[in-house]
Amino acid sequence: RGFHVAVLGATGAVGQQMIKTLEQRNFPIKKLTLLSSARSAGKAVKFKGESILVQEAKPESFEGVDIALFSAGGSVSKQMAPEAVKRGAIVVDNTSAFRMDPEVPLVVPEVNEEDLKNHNGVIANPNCSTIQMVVALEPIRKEYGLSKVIVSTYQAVSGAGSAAIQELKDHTKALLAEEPFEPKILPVKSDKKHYQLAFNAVPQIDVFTENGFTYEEMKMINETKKIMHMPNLKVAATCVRIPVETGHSESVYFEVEKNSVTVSDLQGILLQADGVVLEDDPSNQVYPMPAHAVGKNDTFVGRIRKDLDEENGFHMWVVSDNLLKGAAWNSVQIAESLIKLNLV
Ligand code: 11C
Repeated sequence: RGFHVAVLGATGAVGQQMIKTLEQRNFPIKKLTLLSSARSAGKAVKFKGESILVQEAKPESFEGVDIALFSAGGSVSKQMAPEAVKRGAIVVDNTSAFRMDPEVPLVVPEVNEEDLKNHNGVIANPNCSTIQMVVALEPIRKEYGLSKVIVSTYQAVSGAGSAAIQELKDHTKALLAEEPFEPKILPVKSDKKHYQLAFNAVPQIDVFTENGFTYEEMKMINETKKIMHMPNLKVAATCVRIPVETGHSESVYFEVEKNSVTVSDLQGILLQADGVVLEDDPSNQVYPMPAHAVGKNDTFVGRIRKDLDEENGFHMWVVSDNLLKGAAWNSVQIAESLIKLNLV
């Protein structure tokens, strides 16, 4: 049995990883349709040794499609998702367009796969920095409860897309050559000012909201509550862009509900958890790093410590490939879950 799969945004940083992941997973595909904006249409992309031409996405492109993986920006998703669903496709959307819609499941399979059963044609893939955090927190919540989360992120530039990766590289080269360079894309292309990311850390990802948090921070806050079914969980986030190409890192402080939990209790739980690799051996300098996580589907957790003042407080360091578990792999994993649960 095979499915007609479409990838919208096929030439982008995430789209490319979606195509690779479908190939690596040997996803049951009978036909693969690759779609993009008019600007990128006409390019050829390799899939299982064959060259597939990328076509301009139009409503009719979704005729006969069973599963459509979207990663072409929120406005394209808003326009195209209803067209795809009308034609019988299930859309797994990697943008923020539908994430907080109460009718749309927001899914990380290790955490809330069952929510897929309530879908109405669209399933939202969460923000990358949210995904890796909930993969690490959910096994802890299940065993010990969870009352509070404070996260600071160290996010890679590939989260901002291919053009941002290029800007970081070009700017780094220009600085090393002591040549002038004017940033135009980072931190947010559409915002008023642009700053250097090379040899820098920028505490702005996405634009600011009225409460002083950025949208990226609000995504981490709101999406975590929705995915974990914990509307009253206390969550705060500070999101920072650093000059790493791929692999988001997070310093996560959390408080559990049960008393007398130890670091080795948490290590034991995370050792067994789906999608998690424990890398926590400080005496041998073993801890997660983005350079080691790139290209892998897992979420890596280490540096687990008990807070020195707060009885039920702990700290951990969480790293994952933002283009894979944060985007392409989580989307393909959702599609695999849909098949497993007979929902396609
Ligand atoms: C970043 N997390 O690293 C963002 C990218 O809502 O899907 C993903 C934006 C989103 O810049």
